[in-house]
Amino acid sequence: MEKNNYIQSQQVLDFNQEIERFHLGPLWNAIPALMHHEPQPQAVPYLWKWETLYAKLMEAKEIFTPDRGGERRAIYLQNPGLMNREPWGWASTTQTLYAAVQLILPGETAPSHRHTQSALRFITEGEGAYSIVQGERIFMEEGDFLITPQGLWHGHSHTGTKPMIWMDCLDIPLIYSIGGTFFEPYPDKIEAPSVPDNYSARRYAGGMVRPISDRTPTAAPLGSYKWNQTRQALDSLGEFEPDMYDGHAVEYINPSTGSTSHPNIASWIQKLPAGFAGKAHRHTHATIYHVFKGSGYSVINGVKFSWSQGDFFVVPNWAWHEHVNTSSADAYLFSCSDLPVMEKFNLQREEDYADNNGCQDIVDEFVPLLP
Ligand code: GTQ
Repeated sequence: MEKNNYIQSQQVLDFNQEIERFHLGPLWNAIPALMHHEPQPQAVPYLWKWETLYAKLMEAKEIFTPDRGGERRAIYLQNPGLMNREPWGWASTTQTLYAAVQLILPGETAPSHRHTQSALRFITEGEGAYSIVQGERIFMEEGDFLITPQGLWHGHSHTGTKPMIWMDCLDIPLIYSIGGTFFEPYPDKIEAPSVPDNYSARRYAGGMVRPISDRTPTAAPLGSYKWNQTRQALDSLGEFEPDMYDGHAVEYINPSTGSTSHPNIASWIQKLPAGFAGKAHRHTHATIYHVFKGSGYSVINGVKFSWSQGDFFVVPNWAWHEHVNTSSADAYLFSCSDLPVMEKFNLQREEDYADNNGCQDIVDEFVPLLP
């Protein structure tokens, strides 16, 4: 720091303080913190246990009913490193993405609305509820992946008999940070159907073909990606060598563009075969994982995060991570990341962990909060 000593002189410190009242700032003071050598996300690695999320959803059902204003019975995963974003930590699970668990009870309706954030759902529990997206009722079953790209009307209603829970992921913090938030309630409580139920998935055979009238790309040609088709895809990929980091992993795509299912969010599902021990790597995009099935652990920046079915965890930008399936059954991880944003800004970079045969030393173990 020898050569920078002058910036600590009283004269400079006085100047720094003096210009502050003109709403000016000295770059020489700010540059080391703002333009660091490599990503230093404020988001931290974290894990939420399913027991905790479930217990809190059960408490929430006693105090809140989805209605205009509050809109949804959803509890979001607030990254502890991003609490100081005002207001409400920008509901940030990573720097750019929000994730939540949402509960809807039989007979309930969550009103239709639309917004500039893109939304997706991954169904963790139950059946019989539908999401109505731009006039199409999309019925949801466990393991289904649903998309609501920005600007489309959407609401939910439950015609089944048991409580239903799913994961939401939206680019709320990203859109908030760039000042792009628009939100509009639907004039009525919920939109009326304007096309047959499950229209898009039925017409697209899950994305394999498109009707000849649909040659122009649209935002959501396929509203839902059914679990039985996803599982088949993972099983047949599983006949080949797994990826060294992610096992048998596929990305959900928009079948009319071949690109990610949402413009700003990449969604993947991966099967880690029994006993799979992945190698460590890091990349600039940050990822939110949901453990759909199975148990194991991930090492994130040297800390062991043990996970089992229903848990959620975060791998922040540029954090070393590796996944291990410790059980004798296959594990399935659903994940969302800001990979498309990194790609658009030409920031996508990846590095593998060179030491130790590609595996991190475990220096600590994360202790999750239980209800
Ligand atoms: O279900 O439409 O978790 O609009 C956050 C915002 C869910 C939804 C969330 C939303 C929704």
